[in-house]
Amino acid sequence: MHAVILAAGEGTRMRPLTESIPKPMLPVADRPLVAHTADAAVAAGADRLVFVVGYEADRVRDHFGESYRGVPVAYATQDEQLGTAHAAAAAREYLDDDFVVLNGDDLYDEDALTALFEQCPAVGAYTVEDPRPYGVFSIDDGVVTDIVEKPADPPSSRVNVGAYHFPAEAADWLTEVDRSDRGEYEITDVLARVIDAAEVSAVPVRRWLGVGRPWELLEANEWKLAELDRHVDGEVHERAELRGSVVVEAGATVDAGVVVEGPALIRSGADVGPNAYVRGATHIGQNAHVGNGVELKNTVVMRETNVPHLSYVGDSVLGERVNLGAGTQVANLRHDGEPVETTVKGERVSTGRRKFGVVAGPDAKTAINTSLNAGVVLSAGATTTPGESVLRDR
Ligand code: TTP
Repeated sequence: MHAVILAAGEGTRMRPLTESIPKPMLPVADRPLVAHTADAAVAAGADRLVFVVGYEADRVRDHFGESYRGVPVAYATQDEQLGTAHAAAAAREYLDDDFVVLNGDDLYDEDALTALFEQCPAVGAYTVEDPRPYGVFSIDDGVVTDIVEKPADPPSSRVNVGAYHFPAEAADWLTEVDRSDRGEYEITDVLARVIDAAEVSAVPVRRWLGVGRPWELLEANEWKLAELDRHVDGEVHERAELRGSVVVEAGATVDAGVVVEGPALIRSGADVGPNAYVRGATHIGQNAHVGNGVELKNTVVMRETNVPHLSYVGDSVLGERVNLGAGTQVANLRHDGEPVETTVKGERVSTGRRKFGVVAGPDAKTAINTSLNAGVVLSAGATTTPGESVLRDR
């Protein structure tokens, strides 16, 4: 079974993090986001992976090469992002049998994908409390009878998670859908045609996370860091303490006086300490530096980023090559207890999280004693002045 993985997206809702990395390549635990989808597809029995690439395509190609975990890999290019059906159609030349299509920015439990591969036609269905923002299925005795987008009055609580097993004839239908109201060629319109033609099974998905916005990158890391088994291949000082599920990759160092509470990952080339406190689900990327007197909690620190002295950073995402001046402090909680808001595509939106810190784009730099308010987004290359309180995006 061929698995088509849609990875051409730019990830505009993830900006500024996606200014230096395409969304599918953002780090989630010890691999890029899309590698989790690829791994799940391989575990489910995919005999070929076809990545549909576009934005920063070379980053995806360089990572997966011609073969991944023993499975041949092909690439199809989508030059313009005209929708998910348009993206899958780019892989048409590889589709001469029934096939699976997966969003490259969603995390699924592996059992769900295995079940999806075994049944055709089938879709993944995940149960949510409030289905109104999603594509919602009508389901009768395990068979999908309809899908409606963002309904005011949802027919069920089971929603589409971007995982489809289509029969061979649907490959031709990928190019036969009309543009939707939002101007895209939608794979859900292909699904609607399959639903009309055949009995489509609703495969229960136990766990799912769509990773579109910065706090979802934190949630993705919370999920996947918790699945890592403790192993220490780097250098850990005898007076450092690693508690719980902590991974220190070969080539990483942890200095004296450091306490790391798992789940946490310290990637190769990173160095931590002396005297740092790392807790929550924290990801410290390749060649990052976390120095003296720094506390990091539930944070993603991407590669080559520096948090050298006396800082607190909680529930935040620091992009690549960020530098925090000594004493930079991050707020991650509102005094009124309401969920923290942040900016997505120019709009203030609720993260739904009581605790959320900041998003720092690649190459952002704070000066000494900068205070960053909860929900602030620093754009790529942004700077602050010494002692500044940053209350608005920069
Ligand atoms: P989206 O999350 O809707 O799009 P995106 O990844 O570009 O992100 P944003 O909305 O923040 O800009 O896409 C769902 C999946 O489909 C994702 O894996 C990207 C992929 N995709 C394509 O490959 N080509 C396309 O034309 C579109 C619209 C999506």
